[in-house]
Amino acid sequence: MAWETPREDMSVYTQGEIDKWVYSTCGICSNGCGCYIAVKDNRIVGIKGNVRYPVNRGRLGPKGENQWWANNSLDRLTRPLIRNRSGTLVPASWDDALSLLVDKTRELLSAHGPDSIAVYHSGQLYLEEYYTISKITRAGLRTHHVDANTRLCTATAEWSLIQSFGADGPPACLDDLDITDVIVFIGRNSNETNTVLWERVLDARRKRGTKLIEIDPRLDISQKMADLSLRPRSGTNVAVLNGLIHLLIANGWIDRDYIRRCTVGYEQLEQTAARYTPDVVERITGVPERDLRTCAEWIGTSKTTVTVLLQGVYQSMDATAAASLVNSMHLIMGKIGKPGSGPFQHAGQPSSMSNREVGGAGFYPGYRNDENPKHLQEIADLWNVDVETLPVGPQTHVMEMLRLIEEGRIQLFWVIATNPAVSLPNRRRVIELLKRVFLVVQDPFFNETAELADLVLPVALWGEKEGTMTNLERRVNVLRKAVDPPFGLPSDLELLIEFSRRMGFRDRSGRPLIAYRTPEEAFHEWRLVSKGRPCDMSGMTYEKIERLGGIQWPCNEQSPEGKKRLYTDNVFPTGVDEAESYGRDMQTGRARTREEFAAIGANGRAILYGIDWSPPLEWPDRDYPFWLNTGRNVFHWHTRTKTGRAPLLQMSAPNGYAEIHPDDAARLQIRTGDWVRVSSRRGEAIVRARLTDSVLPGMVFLPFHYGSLLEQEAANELTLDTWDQVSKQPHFKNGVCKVEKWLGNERDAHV
Ligand SMILES: Nc1nc2c(c(=O)[nH]1)N[C@H]1C(S)=C(S)[C@@H](COP(=O)(O)OP(=O)(O)OC[C@H]3O[C@@H](n4cnc5c(=O)[nH]c(N)nc54)[C@H](O)[C@@H]3O)O[C@H]1N2
Ligand SMILES: Nc1nc2c(c(=O)[nH]1)N[C@H]1C(S)=C(S)[C@@H](COP(=O)(O)OP(=O)(O)OC[C@H]3O[C@@H](n4cnc5c(=O)[nH]c(N)nc54)[C@H](O)[C@@H]3O)O[C@H]1N2
Ligand code: SF4
Ligand SMILES: [Mo]
Repeated sequence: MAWETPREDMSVYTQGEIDKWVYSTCGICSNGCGCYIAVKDNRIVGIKGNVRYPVNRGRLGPKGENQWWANNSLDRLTRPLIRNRSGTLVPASWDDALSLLVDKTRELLSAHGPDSIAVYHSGQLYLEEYYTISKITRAGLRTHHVDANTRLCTATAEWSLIQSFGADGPPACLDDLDITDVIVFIGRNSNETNTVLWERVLDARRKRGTKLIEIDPRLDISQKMADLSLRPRSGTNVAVLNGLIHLLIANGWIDRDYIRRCTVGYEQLEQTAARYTPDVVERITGVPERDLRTCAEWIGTSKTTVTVLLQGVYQSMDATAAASLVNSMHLIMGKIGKPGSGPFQHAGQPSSMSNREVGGAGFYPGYRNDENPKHLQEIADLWNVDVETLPVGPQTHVMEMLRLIEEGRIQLFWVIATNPAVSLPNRRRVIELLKRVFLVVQDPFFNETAELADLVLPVALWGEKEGTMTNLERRVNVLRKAVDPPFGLPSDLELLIEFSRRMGFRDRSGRPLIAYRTPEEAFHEWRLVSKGRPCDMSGMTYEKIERLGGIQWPCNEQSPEGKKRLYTDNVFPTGVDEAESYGRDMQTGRARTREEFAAIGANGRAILYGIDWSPPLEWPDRDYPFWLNTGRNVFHWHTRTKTGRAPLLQMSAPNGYAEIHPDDAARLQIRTGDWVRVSSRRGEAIVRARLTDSVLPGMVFLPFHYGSLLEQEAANELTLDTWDQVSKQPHFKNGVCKVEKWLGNERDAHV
C-alpha cells in the first residue's frame, strides 16, 4: 500500500551542528522505529526517523524523539556503589564492586546451591545481552531462577501463541494493518502507547476506509474515533470473545474446511461458546447486544481482519484464555497466514521479543522445550556442556521469586534493566522483600530499586553500545554504537562477560563458557543456536540486516530475506518434538505431560480451546466500590528513568493523577485538581483528580509511571498481586479501590 512519500526532513530533532548520523533503532517501544542518532563531539545531540525503514518511514513519536536527553543527563551514575557497614551507599572501584559480586555469588553457591541466586532482567536490553544472561544463568550459575519484566508485559502473548500454535511468534505483521478491511483493538491504547503504529492505522482509515473496532472500558482518543466501540466491564474479555465466537458460528461466518484441515478442539470451543448468547454477554460485560452483533458481523463478513491486543487482555483476568480465544477466532474463520489477516499479539518493550527468542525467561534458547530431552541435548551440544548440568523443570516466575525471598531461599537478587520497586504489583510487599536480600542493581540511573540495593553497577545506555532488537512483527534490526559511554562505563554485555570470566565458568573442553568478546560475535553464536527453530536467524548478519532495513524471522536458506507472515502454509509447530512446550491446562495452569500433549493429536494443526468466563478475583463492594484500572500516558515511559529526564515530556506530565468519571466525582464532591486518596486492600496513593468521561462510571484510572519512594503517587501501592494461571502475568488491570477527597494539604501528601 502506498504510504505518504517520505520526506527527508521528517522528524529531525537536533541541537545545532552535527558530525555524523548513526544507524539505529528507537529503544523505547516495541514498534522498533528505524532512526539515525545525531552525534557531535562524541555526544548524542539529536535523532531523526529513518525514511527508508519500512516500520515508520521517517516517523517518530514523542518518546522516540526525546529519548536521547537521558543519555546526557547530569545525574547518570558514574561509578559502582557499595552499601557500607553503616548502611550508606558509597562509591567504589570497579574491581571492588565485581569482586564483591563474585565473592557473594561463590559463597552462596557453595553454601546453599544455585537456587539461592535469582536474576531478574528486562525487555529493554539487546538480544546479545539476553542470550548471554540465558547462557550464564543456565550453564554457569545453573539456577532455576531467571525471569524478566517480560513476565509483566508479554508472558501472556507468548503463552497464548504456544497454547494455540505450539510456539511463540506473532503470525501477522504491520503491513497487514495497511491492507486489512477491519482492525480490532482489544485493550490496546495505541494512540498513547504506540503512536507511530496509530498514525499508520489513521492512514489506512483515510485511504481505504478501514473499519476500526475498539474493545476497551476506557474511552480514549482512539476509542472515540473508532467506528464501533465496545466498553466491557473490567475483567470480562473472555465473555466478550466467547460471545463473538458464538455469533460467528451461529451465522456461518466460519471456514469449516479450514477448521477440519488445520485445527483440533473445535467441538469443545463450539459447545462452550454456545452458552454466550448476546443477552448473557450483555449481563456479564455490560456490552449491549446490538453492539456485539455489529462487531461480529463486521469481523465475520469482512474479507480480512487483524486483531491487535495488549495489556487490557494480558494483564486482565484469564489472560491466556482470552488471548488464545483471539487466536481461535481467527483460526475458525481461516483468517491467519494471509495478507491482511491474523491475530497480532503485541509486544510492549523494544526487545521483549528478543528476550523470548533467546530464552531470557522461562524457556531455553530458540523456543526450545527443556522438558523435551531432544531439545535439551541440542542446547547442551551447542554450548558444549554436560546435559545433566542444565537446570530443567519449572522455571521460576518473578512473583514466585518474591515468595522464595520471603522464605529466605533466594538470597541474592540481581536486577538488570528493570525497576521492580515501582513496576511490580502490591509494591509495599515488594519493597519489604527487596530489603531482605543481597540486592544487585545494574542500571544507568539511581532508580527506586537502586535506592534499596547493596551493590549498584552503572552501565552504558542505548546509543552507547551495539546490538540487535526484534520488534513486534519479528523484525530484527541493528543498533549501531553512536558514542562512547560516559565515564568509561561498560555495556551490560561487557559486564556479563567479565562476571563469567571472574567466576571461571567453562565449557566441557575447559574453554571459557562465554568465548565471544563483541556483540557481533555473540550474534554469530546465537544465529547457529537459532538454526532450524521457528525463530531461525541463521541467515542474518549485522551488515545484511542494515542493508535490508531490518529482517523478519525466520531468515534462513529457504527465506533468505525473512518472512512477513507465519503459517502461510497452514502448518503449525505442534509436533511433540517441535513444540516450544507441551503446554498448560487452561483452567489450572498445570503443566501438561508429554503424553497429554501427544494425546491432543495436534501434530501440525493449531489447537482450539473452549474456555468459560470466570469472575475477577476482586469485585467492587461497599468498602471498595471502584474498579481500579492502571496503565500509561503518552508522555512517559514506565518508571520515567528516561522520559522523566526529557524536559518536554517531564513538563507535560510531572505528577501522578487519577482519572474519575464526572458523575462519581459529583457524588464525592471532587473537582478537577483536588487531591484525592485512592486506596485498596494493599495501600494508597494521594494524587490530583482529573475528571473525564474516558473512564466508565465506577472506574478509576491511574498511570503507573510515578513511583518515588518519598511521594505517595504509585499506582502499584494499590494493585492486586495475583496472576494468570497459565502465563503467570500479574492482574494489573483488575482489582478494586475506593476514592475519597483528601483534605490534608499538599505538603502532607508530598513530603
Ligand atoms: N507512552 C507509553 N507507551 C508505551 C509504554 C509506556 O510506558 N508509555 N510502555 C510500552 C509497554 S512495555 C507496553 S506493555 C505497552 C502497553 O500498551 P497498552 O496495552 O496499549 O497500554 P496500557 O495503558 O497498559 O493498557 C491498555 C488498555 O487496556 C485497557 N483495559 C484495562 N482493563 C481492561 C479489560 O479488562 N479489558 C479490556 N479489553 N481492556 C482493558 C485500559 O483501559 C487501557 O486503555 O505500551 C508500550 N508503549
Ligand atoms: N500498575 C501497573 N504496573 C505495571 C504495568 C501496568 O500497566 N500497570 N505494566 C507492566 C509492564 S507491561 C512493564 S513492561 C513493566 C515495566 O517496568 P520496569 O521494567 O520496571 O520499567 P522501566 O522504567 O522501563 O525500567 C527499566 C530500567 O532499565 C534501565 N535501563 C534502560 N536502559 C538500560 C540498559 O541498557 N541497561 C541497563 N542495565 N538498564 C537500562 C532504566 O534506567 C530503568 O531503570 O511495568 C509493569 N508494571
Ligand atoms: S512508536 Fe515506539 S518505537 Fe516508534 S518512536 Fe515512538 S516509542 Fe519509538
Ligand atoms: Mo510492557
